[in-house]
Amino acid sequence: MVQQLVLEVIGDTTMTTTIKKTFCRYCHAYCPMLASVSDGKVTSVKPDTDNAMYGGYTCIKGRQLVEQMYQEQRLTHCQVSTGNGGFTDINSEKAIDEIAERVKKLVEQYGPRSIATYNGTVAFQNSGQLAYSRAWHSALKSPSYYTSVTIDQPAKVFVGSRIGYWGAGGHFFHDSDVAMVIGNNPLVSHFSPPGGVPSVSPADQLRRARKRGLKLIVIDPRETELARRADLHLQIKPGEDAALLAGMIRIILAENLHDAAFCEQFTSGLGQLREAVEGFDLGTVSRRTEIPGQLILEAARVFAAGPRGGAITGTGPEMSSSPNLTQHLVASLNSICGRFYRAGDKVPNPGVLSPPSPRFAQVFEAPLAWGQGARCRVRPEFGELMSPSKSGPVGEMPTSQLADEILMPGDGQVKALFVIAGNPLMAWPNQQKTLEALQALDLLVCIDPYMSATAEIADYVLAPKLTLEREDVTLLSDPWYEKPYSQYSKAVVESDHDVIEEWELYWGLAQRLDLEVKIGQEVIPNFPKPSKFELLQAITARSRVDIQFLRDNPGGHIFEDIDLEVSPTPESATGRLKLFPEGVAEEFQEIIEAVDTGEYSHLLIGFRSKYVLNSFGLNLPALRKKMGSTNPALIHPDDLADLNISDDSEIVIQSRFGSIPAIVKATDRIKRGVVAMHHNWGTAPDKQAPVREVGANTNVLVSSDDLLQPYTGMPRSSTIPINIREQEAVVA
Ligand SMILES: Nc1nc2c(c(=O)[nH]1)N[C@H]1C(S)=C(S)[C@@H](COP(=O)(O)OP(=O)(O)OC[C@H]3O[C@@H](n4cnc5c(=O)[nH]c(N)nc54)[C@H](O)[C@@H]3O)O[C@H]1N2
Ligand SMILES: Nc1nc2c(c(=O)[nH]1)N[C@H]1C(S)=C(S)[C@@H](COP(=O)(O)OP(=O)(O)OC[C@H]3O[C@@H](n4cnc5c(=O)[nH]c(N)nc54)[C@H](O)[C@@H]3O)O[C@H]1N2
Ligand code: SF4
Ligand SMILES: [Mo]
Repeated sequence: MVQQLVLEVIGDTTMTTTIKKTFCRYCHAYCPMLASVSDGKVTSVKPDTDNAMYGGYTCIKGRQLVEQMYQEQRLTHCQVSTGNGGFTDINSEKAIDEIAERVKKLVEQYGPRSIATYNGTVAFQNSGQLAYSRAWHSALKSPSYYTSVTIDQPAKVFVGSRIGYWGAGGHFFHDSDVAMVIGNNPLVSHFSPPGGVPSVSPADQLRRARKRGLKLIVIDPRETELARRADLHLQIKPGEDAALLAGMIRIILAENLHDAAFCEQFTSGLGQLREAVEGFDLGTVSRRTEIPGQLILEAARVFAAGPRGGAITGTGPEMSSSPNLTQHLVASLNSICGRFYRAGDKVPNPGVLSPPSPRFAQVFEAPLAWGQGARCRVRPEFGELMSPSKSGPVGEMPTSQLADEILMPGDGQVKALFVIAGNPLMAWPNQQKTLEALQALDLLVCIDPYMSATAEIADYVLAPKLTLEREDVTLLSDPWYEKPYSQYSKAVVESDHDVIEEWELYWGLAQRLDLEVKIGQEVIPNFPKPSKFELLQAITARSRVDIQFLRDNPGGHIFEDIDLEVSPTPESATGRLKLFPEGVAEEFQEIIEAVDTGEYSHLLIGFRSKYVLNSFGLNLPALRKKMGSTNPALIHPDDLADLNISDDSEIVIQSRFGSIPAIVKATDRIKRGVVAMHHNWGTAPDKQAPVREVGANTNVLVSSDDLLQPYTGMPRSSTIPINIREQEAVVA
């Protein structure tokens, strides 16, 4: 039964309410929902309690989808700048005509590289956008393709390719005996790489896992929602994760707790790794991390005991001081303990939307996901990530370098930027430079339902269709599910506004510029316009499950009948996981000294809010009410006493790169010496407003040209050395 008809008596008239199965796309957790529709309008969304995978879970953000559609602030028409800070309505087709004209001229004058895309967080929620816009860049021959991944967790991509891949994947959470979660708070973020707490109803998953005996180790400077439920919480000094992991590996190797047979057959470089961790004895590591030695020892032993389960990281260490090495040591720890599915094991989820393929108990040494494609002009040591094949689509350039690519004159300078469902002025490192760069562009186009800080300075702001007005499939999360699962949703209602989907801008430009856009082997036609379903069919071509089935059968589906066993190691297999590849020696050298705070007294870290997704949500009244009007600076009461600063006072936070105001919030759930704030708050640098009313932007404190990680260009967006002082009272 797909749709239910409900008759409601409202006043004297009888209204027909249709209930449609759909899923939330506010974040990437894709919780199933039931939307009630009356008279062409959505009247409510509720959790789909029949869904066996999610068990009826939703969060407060997802429950705002209806409010978002009908609230006044939502853009219902595309906007064009009037040149004096104002905007006026423009028909979407006319806007795309004008944009195409300008793009054509820029390409003629400056070449295709001058046209750039930045796909922000919410662009990932439109299942057609990433593949189409990336293929569009390939067709244009413009490598200027950027996403939020390179200011998020790019070390996972780079290090994954450097160490190599196990064909059958690492252990998932549901059959793990132990999980070590490092700088990740999935109970709030609904995000975890495989092996961590799944984003599907996370609290429930954790409760069940604990009940069956899972041991949870959490490494976080804050006593997070997750840490409160852990067996062991290691309240680490930010930036010392690599030292801690080196210390744990040393213990595990010294006590022979590793999987020696697996290491012998499938790894290389164990001897060098052993040597490199030698200096990280318990005393040294305990002093650096500020964690009691006994607790480190216990965590190492509990982890090694397994026998199943892995270590994973979230954004905490990825944004901190040594993400490449931390990520390498996490992968090494999982490797030496052999935390992978082996021959004969069931593959929990071989993927529903990807083509069927066997999984072998074998290491694949892939080409390095760096150094194959274009290079940055300003800092050529950085370049395309994820560009493994010449025939495939373009890779991703590092977003930390995009402002400089816009500002630096010369061949290849970026002149036009499409910002898709992102907010660079709030999200990129070095807010002042970002503003200068965005203002220097010949053409800035945003697709956003709001006049965001970035949209305010755009030439065109295109109004998008929102979640419940779009057809989508759970493409992004397909490999993350712990069972083969998928859901397709048709648009719940048709929008009666002049709004477009994100990929439709690119399709409109392909048509006008006569570009041949190919996804896989398939050319996406410029005439006639493909439907969203046809685009998704091309993206999921040869998938294990035909998306036609998913489209015809609304609601989430678990495909219990997909049963795949890990195949034995082929005789020809020679691949090995590289425990000490090129670059790691230098990375160890870098952390021989503890994080140097110099003349700075505290370390600033970031963490996610339950009520907003980065900057998305601040316009929604119910979320704003919960969140408050500022992003406070969380500080331990004992630190405040030492500084002689009282709770709720206004302070100034100063890093080497800039200073911001903040309102103090005392909490004993944070490590001493650490200050935590949410990111992507505040205003544009030239539009200051009281910090109590708008919060402050922590990217003022982040550099886009110093403290960058090798290969990925990842900026240090957390673990920033800061000083704190009380704001002097303003004399009236
Ligand atoms: N200092 C510091 N900086 C950070 C981080 C940090 O922790 N600290 N985190 C980094 C990370 S992990 C990320 S992913 C980035 C995020 O950076 P961005 O993705 O650039 O920023 P968001 O704030 O997520 O912007 C999302 C935008 O999508 C819009 N939007 C909402 N719904 C829709 C829709 O249906 N369609 C369209 N087209 N738009 C929509 C919202 O209005 C908002 O403007 O920030 C990064 N920057
Ligand atoms: N509600 C909500 N959900 C979100 C988002 C949101 O803004 N709000 N953002 C989305 C996005 S874009 C992303 S990328 C994901 C991120 O998802 P997560 O990675 O889970 O993000 P956080 O919740 O910020 O968790 C990071 C943790 O790292 C800790 N930490 C900081 N520095 C260090 C360090 O040096 N070492 C260690 N060990 N820990 C450290 C912080 O205290 C924090 O608890 O969440 C997504 N989901
Ligand atoms: S966790 Fe919340 S915001 Fe994310 S998909 Fe589920 S209901 Fe939507
Ligand atoms: Mo992110």
